Amino acid sequence: MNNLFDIANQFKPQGTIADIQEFGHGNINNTFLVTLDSSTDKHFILQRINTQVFRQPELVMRNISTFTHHVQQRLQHFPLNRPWEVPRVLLTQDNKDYWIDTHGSFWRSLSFIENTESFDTIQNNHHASEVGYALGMFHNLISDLPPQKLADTLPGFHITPGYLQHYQNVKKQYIPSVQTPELKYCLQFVSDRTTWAHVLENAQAQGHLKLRPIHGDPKVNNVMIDTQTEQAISIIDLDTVKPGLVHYDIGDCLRSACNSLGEETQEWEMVSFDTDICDCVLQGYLSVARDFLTERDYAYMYDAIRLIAFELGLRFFTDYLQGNIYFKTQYPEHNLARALVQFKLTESIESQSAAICKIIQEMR
Ligand code: GN1
Ligand code: MG
Repeated sequence: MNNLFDIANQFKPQGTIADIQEFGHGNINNTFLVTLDSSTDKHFILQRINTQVFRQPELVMRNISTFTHHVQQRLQHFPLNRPWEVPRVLLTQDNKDYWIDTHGSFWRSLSFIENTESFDTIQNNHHASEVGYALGMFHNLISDLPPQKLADTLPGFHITPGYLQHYQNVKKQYIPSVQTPELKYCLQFVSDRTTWAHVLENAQAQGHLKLRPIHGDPKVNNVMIDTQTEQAISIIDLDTVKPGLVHYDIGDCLRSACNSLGEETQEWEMVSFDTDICDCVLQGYLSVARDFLTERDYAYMYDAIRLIAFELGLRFFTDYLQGNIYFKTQYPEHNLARALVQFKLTESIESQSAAICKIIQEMR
């Protein structure tokens, strides 16, 4: 029997399970919030990992453990002057950090950070600076964890030239015979930017940027905000913690935060990049990240913002052409709609390059 209650019960719940509901808006895994009849730990998170995407989910769990252990040690030896929490991995009855059901699905559980909420879009300037703080604190806490201690659980993740190569291959096979104006816009958009897409990987190859541990997915709704104090107290979704460039994270956080309409909007033509929010996020980020950034890191920040928006658009667009095999979708054109949002955002970033570079310059 593989019903959700049976699966959740494998993770030694500290009470009787009262309810299980789908939770959040993840595009890859299936996430559930388990509610307990208990006065202490009231909830925990149960997830089925998409093993088409994460081919070695045991390594994902190992990275999470390495990360959690490191951060707990850091916080014990160097306590912060404000609250910060890290989700705990919950073990099964056999003390394993995952459980495989009779269909071969890979399940794991994490503690839920109580009395917090998250938002899909930025609510105000304070929220923006808290989101930046959360990413900065995350980078700060792992800045002394050698990246080689983390496995590469998702080869090619955020390597834009790789996505571009894959797109070229997909395009040869799957190009629709009837081309709508939206489709033509996307094809042209990508083709106009192919040579520049190597910017961060070239910088790494030249030794300008180096690999560090990264979060991999620091979008706005992965930052947990304390409902009382409105402070960020955790950043969740640790599946993509692995070696990478902090620029992927900075770009991803800003492409998410500065798009006030959100990545799921239908009004793609109205999408723009809000430079005031960018200013607040970067202030929050640098308030805790300044010490480990180099001059070169600042020099590639603008490119990172532009690139990660473009890259996500390219990933959505390729998945649309290929028949929606990577991101979960609600309707056949969903990934096309998401791609248009990111391309419009990229356009807005490009048209405001001087203002964005000025914000970065003034923070150096
Ligand atoms: C995916 O599943 P979710 O929502 O946490 C994706 C991210 C994208 C994001 C866009 C492993 O994350 O890279 O930025 O969708 N994760 C993976 O919403 O590809
Ligand atoms: Mg994620």
